[in-house]
Amino acid sequence: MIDVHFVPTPNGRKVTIMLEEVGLPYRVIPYNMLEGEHLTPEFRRINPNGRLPAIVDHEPIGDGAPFAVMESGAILLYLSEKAGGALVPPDPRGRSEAVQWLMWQMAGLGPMHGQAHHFIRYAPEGQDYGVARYGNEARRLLSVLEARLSETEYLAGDYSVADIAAWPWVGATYAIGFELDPYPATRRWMASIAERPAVKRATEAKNAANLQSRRPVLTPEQWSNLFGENMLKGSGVADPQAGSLTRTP
Ligand SMILES: N[C@@H](CCC(=O)N[C@@H](CS)C(=O)NCC(=O)O)C(=O)O
Repeated sequence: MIDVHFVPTPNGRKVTIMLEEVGLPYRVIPYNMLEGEHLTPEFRRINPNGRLPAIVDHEPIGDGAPFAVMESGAILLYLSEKAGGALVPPDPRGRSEAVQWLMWQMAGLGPMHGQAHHFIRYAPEGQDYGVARYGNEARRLLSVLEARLSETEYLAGDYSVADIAAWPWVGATYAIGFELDPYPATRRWMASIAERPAVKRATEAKNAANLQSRRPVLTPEQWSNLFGENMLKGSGVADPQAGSLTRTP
């Protein structure tokens, strides 16, 4: 059995989609980040980085004690290996392409879109520089995706872990007000993946949380859990130079 420490965000959804695709048994352990449920020493023992998702495999590859895996991209690769190499192309070129696009998602699409979400949805109004900087970078990355998907059906030729990593992030762009009309190949790819039975099952399973609205209204406590003093304390940050953000409504 695999425990999935889960939030219904793009990074969390990658993991449940992969598990549904490969058919490994799993149990979802939902966290409410707004209430700071991930800001505990217990969770940091599972993921030293204190972020979601993470998994604990109670019957790990190679046997032995339960094994924890952090970082959604690393989780996808671990699950692929556990499932006998599923959703990673078997040939060296194909495998490298899947890893390249997975790394692109983990180092580019995810973090840059994450910052776009922060500045557009959560930051105090009027931060035009951050909105423009990350909005432009988020659009540039969508153009890179579009160019790739104009040449290949999926990111690494066949459907792979790279598509599973990128798909939920593109699906979340509605929340930052992006239209996908200028990206027809991306829309074709989005629709094709949405039709997969495993993706439908994972989407039905995702639990509801107050993370979907365009500009969520947070209480001061919730704000602090996500970005402020509580987050710093709960993450074990001891450096007095760390400045906690405040948000005036
Ligand atoms: N690179 C990490 C990113 C994880 C991450 O930032 N997760 C978010 C939710 S999607 C989180 O835990 N946020 C809580 C916080 O920032 O305190 C991954 O892909 O797993």
